[in-house]
Amino acid sequence: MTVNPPIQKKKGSLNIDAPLHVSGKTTYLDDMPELAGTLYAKVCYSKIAHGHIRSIDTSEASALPGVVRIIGHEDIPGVNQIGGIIADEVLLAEDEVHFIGMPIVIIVAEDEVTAHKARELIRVEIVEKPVVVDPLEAHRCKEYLSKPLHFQMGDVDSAFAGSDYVIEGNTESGGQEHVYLETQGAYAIPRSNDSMIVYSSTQGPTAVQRTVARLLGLSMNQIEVDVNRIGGGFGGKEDQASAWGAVVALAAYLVQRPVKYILERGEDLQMTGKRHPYKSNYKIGLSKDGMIRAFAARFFQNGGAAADLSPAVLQRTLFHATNSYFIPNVDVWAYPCKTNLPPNTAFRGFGGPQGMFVIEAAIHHAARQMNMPVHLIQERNLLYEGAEFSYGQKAEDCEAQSCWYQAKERYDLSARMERIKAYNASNPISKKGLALMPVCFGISFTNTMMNNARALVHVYSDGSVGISTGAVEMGQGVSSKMIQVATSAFGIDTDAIKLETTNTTRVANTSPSAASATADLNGKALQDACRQILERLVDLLRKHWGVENEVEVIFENNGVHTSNYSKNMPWKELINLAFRKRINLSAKGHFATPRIHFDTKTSKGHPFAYHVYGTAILTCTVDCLRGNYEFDAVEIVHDFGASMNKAVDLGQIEGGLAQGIGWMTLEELIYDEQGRLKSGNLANYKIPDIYSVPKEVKVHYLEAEGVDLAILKSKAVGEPPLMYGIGAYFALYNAILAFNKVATLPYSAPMTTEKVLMGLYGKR
Ligand code: LUZ
Ligand code: MOS
Repeated sequence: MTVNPPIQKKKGSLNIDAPLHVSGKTTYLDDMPELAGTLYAKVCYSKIAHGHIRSIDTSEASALPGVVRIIGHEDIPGVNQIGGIIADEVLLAEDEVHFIGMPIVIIVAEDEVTAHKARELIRVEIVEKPVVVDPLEAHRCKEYLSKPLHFQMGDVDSAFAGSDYVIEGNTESGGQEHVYLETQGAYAIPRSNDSMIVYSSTQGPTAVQRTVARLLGLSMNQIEVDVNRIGGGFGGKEDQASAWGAVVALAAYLVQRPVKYILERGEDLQMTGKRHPYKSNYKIGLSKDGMIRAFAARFFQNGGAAADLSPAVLQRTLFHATNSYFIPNVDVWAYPCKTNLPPNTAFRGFGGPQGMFVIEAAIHHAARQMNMPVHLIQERNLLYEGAEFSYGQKAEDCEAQSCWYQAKERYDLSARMERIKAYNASNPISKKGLALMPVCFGISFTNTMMNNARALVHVYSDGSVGISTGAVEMGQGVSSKMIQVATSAFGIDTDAIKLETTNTTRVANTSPSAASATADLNGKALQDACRQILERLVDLLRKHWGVENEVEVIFENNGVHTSNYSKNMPWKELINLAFRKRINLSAKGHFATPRIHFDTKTSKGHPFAYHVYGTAILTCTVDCLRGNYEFDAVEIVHDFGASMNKAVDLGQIEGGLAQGIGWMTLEELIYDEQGRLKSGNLANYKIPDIYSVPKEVKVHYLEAEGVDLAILKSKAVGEPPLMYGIGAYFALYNAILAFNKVATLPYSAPMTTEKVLMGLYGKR
């Protein structure tokens, strides 16, 4: 991969974790030294997707030497409930099982091998019931996890009537396994007075704390959750880490010894939820010149057996149903379908990608029908300043067009298309395809209540600084950004600042690290804490120096000085002075995103602090004998605002892009009709590797000022780039059309090699 422009090697603008990562010194949950007496948990889970439990025989397992205890739902002292949004999910099965992988009992043993052996000895007799794996089947029976959702603007019926073209079709997009490098897990240590510390691999320490407290019948102040860092989350640990925290906490509480459980990869693949597969249909109306007059769609979300985060994911699908386009008449419905799969959950983009795939498919379909270039329809309908989304918010600081036109110019789109045409004309069995993919993604938790954060700052008497926030470092580089916020506030070196673990005792009531908003929310809370300490220091200095309020006091270069340089003092000396003068050198900061609101009854409001924009141009080459393909290049113009850390942000773009391309091309999650996962290991579930990523990735930083609600005007960057990957599907489709003009190819992602081959040789 090449980088354009080159990374600035400025001090403090790299990922502070990089040296640890590349030298293998980074420590994760399983690297923690274990206390003597630690036990190991394992769950015995259902091998049947739907049924009634007739009997559970644990006698043989219990007799195995080394087995300490076997725990069932009747042993739970509090409430057997782990549901996050809706209380519809038990931790341990009672009478019924609802998916393969549903925990039934917990085995606690002296070592992992014994726990594993014991699991094989447990006999569970289940009377099977009908299994539903298809969201459309659930929809036919109105089996929903929560209420269907509806967004609408304008009047689609009259707009369709007045359209020159009205095109209808169906789409399908597959699920996606998170494949965080560190699997789910937790380690609980009981303490005196019925309290407990839980080390958890979670994006949401407070969610773990709340879940454990409810399960044990304790209050939240008795449970401390601590996260040093996690080895990837991608949404999979936003809500679903809580179950494993609950398993070890329950075991530790009952046996009063430390208990640990780190899932094996196979267990993790089996038991945990993934990105929601969707089936959808669309109707799009256009005028002859390619202006989209109306768009209607119905989204059928495969939610799995319990709600988990599905209602929120579903809503974000509707928020992003028109992607980066202004469409005056919109009518979109979304259905959270209940099936017998593990509850599906958050995954980078959170339903947004599933929505965007449908509108891009509709535009592609229309372009084919109208014999018009796809990119022309895309371009004519791009969002503009002040354009209204179907949910009532208007586009502000809109960079949809600037990203698009800069991408076209900078990467010389017309010359590129000519070259592709010439290549395709002279290569009978190898074809190139190209697609543009504009992205517009809303930043904020769509649940307004969640958009808040806190931070704790201590300045120690030697001048060193300790900071704590609610942000969880999961490889995305938020630690680097938090340290940058503190360095820029205090004007001191990175080395003087220590970022503490994310801990519910130091920072309470946190929202999960999710929604791309972690750096914004926690960074702003951290700025607030720093500001309070700085104000106290400035007051002190004004008295000490006898300077007026008009003279500015500036903190930089590890010291403080007046704006006219008449007075100055090194940072350490100032802190020593403040300590002796009994100034409070600690502060708790708070931030709640202003302005945002959303009325769930009317589905109108201003839910997002701002939007992130960008455009990618993707080029691929298809081997028309084998159906194999590779991506030649992906060229992006991305709206970072004023990026505060280009190295970290570039990493998010590259990683998000690769993950998005993986979802759209390689990663095929397959469940059979009995709800059995057929792609249950990493040999038959293919994720992107160094051979499948694009040969070349160019990222251009759009010249933009940034917005005030972004931390240091540096826009959120976690999720938006994943959706560039959607262009991979359409680039491949276009290469196939270059070989076979009449290809019959349903809009069904992922575009695997097999589907490419069928497209190449299929007839209309
Ligand atoms: N999580 C969540 C998210 O709870 N609400 C959201 O809106 C969201 N968006 C993206 C990713 N995670
Ligand atoms: Mo997420 S999908 O931002 O946990």
